[in-house]
Amino acid sequence: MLQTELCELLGIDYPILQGGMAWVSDARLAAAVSNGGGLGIIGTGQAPPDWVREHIRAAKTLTDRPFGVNVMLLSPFAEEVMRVVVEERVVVVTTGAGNPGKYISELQEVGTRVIPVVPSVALARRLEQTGVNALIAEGMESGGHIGELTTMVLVPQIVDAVDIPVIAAGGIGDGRGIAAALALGAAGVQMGTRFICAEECTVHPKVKERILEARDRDTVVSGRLTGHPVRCLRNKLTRQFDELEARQAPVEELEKLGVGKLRAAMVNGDVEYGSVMAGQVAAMVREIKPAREIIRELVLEAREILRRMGRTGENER
Ligand code: TUI
Repeated sequence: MLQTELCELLGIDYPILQGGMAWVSDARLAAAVSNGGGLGIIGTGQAPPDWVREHIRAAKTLTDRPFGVNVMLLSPFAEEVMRVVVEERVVVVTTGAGNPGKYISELQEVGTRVIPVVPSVALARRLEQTGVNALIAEGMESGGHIGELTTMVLVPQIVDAVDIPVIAAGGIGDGRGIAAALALGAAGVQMGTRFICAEECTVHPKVKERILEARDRDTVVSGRLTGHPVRCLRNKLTRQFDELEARQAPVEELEKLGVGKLRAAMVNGDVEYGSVMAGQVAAMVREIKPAREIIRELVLEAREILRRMGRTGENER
């Protein structure tokens, strides 16, 4: 009941993608998600091309299933990382934080499916024209770099505007969210924050702890003034950003404060002065378990909801 056209397009059992998360989703997490029947995605962030090649090769040894690589287009290495994913014949590439237009044909020439994240209907329309295979409509409930619209309003508008599969992202934390995304017309979902608390996720344990403790209003958006707003768990760093923004500090000062802070949190476990990027669903993540079990639970829950709703429809007829 949960199979959609996306499963066929990507060669996966369930239409669940694990969002590419810089310094968080490496080969180990991506392979575990793919082995569980979803699509694991290596998050490359600003990593150099050698790191990316190493993790692609590691993932190939850890799973026979398809997996993806996310390319963050603001990275100084974006072009070189794209060359690596072409050489390594990665099955799926997702992109974030920009327009991947100039890379699409070389990726598709080697059979790679290209799935950009889009924060607006206009960019969705433009990218459909370039022949991308699907789109990820990401709402501002997401962690990390976000657009302005919520998932609830973005997904149906993009579904109406294009004829390719649309994957909903942002604010999806459990099977109810998956059922809701399908109700909005999505062909699948992408979830990041929930998979940070997968057992196989190599992020610093303090980050997992912070997510498990998070309550409904514990994420905040910083950096709206820089043009690159980012959602993180509230901490001493986000308070420093608040202070700079309150006194309208120059953009350079805000950007300087952010340098190296994602690595500090995710790798070194500095959850006070580091950037703990996480989505609003952090408050819904309650335990650490293997990726396979997370996926199993999501699928059972979504199926049960869809079954119940289907039956209600029949009763009313
Ligand atoms: O990319 C993300 N989330 C991220 S990237 C990241 S690392 C980072 N490093 C430096 C500065 C900012 C972030 C942490 N989290 N999500 C996908 C996403 N893409 N969200 C929004 C967009 C987006 C924004 C504008 C996609 C396309 C776009 O197009 C603008 C254009 O060029 O037309």
